[in-house]
Amino acid sequence: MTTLLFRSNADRDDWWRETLLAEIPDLDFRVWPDTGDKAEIDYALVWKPETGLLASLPNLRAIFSLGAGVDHIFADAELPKHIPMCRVINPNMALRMREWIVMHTLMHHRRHREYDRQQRDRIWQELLQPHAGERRVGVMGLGELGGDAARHLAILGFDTAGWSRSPKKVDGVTCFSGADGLPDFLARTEILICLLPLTEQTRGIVDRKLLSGLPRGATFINGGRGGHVVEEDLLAMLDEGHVSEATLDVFQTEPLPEDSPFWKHPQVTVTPHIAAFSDPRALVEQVVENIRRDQAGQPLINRVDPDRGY
Ligand code: NDP
Ligand code: OXD
Repeated sequence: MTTLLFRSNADRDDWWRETLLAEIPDLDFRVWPDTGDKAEIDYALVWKPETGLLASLPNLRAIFSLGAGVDHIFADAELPKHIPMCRVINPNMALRMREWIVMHTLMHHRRHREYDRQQRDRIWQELLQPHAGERRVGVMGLGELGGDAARHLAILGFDTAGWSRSPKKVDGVTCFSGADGLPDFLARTEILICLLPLTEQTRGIVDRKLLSGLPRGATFINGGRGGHVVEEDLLAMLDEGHVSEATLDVFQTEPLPEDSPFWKHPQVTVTPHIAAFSDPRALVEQVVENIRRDQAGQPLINRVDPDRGY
């Protein structure tokens, strides 16, 4: 008998139970907090697990993240880091993120927020703009999602650059890496996109210093994590006009508090952490594959590096 503990925020326990049991009929599917005998639990499939929950499972064989990001698991100070951890990687998620990034990049590029204002004021006026080839877009994070988004922005004709921890090659994209590559990457970027994972190294990375490295009037799109942004710095840079517009899907506190200045800021677009939804059907496939692999003594797919934190 294989036992899996499920801990999620969504209200779909029954769907998960049925779908996983259809694939692994003898699965003992337990939903947190009804853990039963913790020593029987082999796998944990989790989103934002409580501090100490994973450490309390003595025979845990693998941790599966319900998302692409794993910062919600590393946030647990008692996390048993020696247990293999796997995250979501699939083309469906990359496609959804690509749609969101491309849509908001085009909205910035085509000055859509200003046309919206003009429409409300019944103003019929063309606004000048460069063509995509003259628009310099920069993607921070060239992994599964950022690499895909950068490639597709380049296909649309944008003058696209990317920045990552280690050197990368992405078709059509000028690649920068490491702390040394950051100033040149920022200096050429008019639309900055963040698709980094949240780690000790990237927390608070989008602060006044980083934003000051962008040309005046640049715009910012965050599809990564709210923890990447020092929100007071971004608000100040927006008010000073150094950053002319921002689209934010993720925030330091979610749901975004009612009194957050972002809600009503004239230069800010807010979306409620929906940039790329993890399609549960694709997720089930990966979890089932990993359980089968583990049971057969084969290496797991989509492993997270516990030292890098992503
Ligand atoms: P990956 O792990 O595939 O890619 C991460 C990229 O970031 C890599 O290119 C990596 O560099 C780079 N990176 C990591 N640390 C640093 C650093 N210190 N300096 C410079 N570059 C760094 O992640 P994904 O693309 O799959 O996902 C990215 C993030 O997107 C997730 O962690 C999650 O937070 C967020 N996300 C948001 C969603 C939403 O709905 N808003 C949905 C899904 C994910 P290198 O290539 O050298 O390793
Ligand atoms: C994820 C997310 O990490 O939805 O998958 O944010």
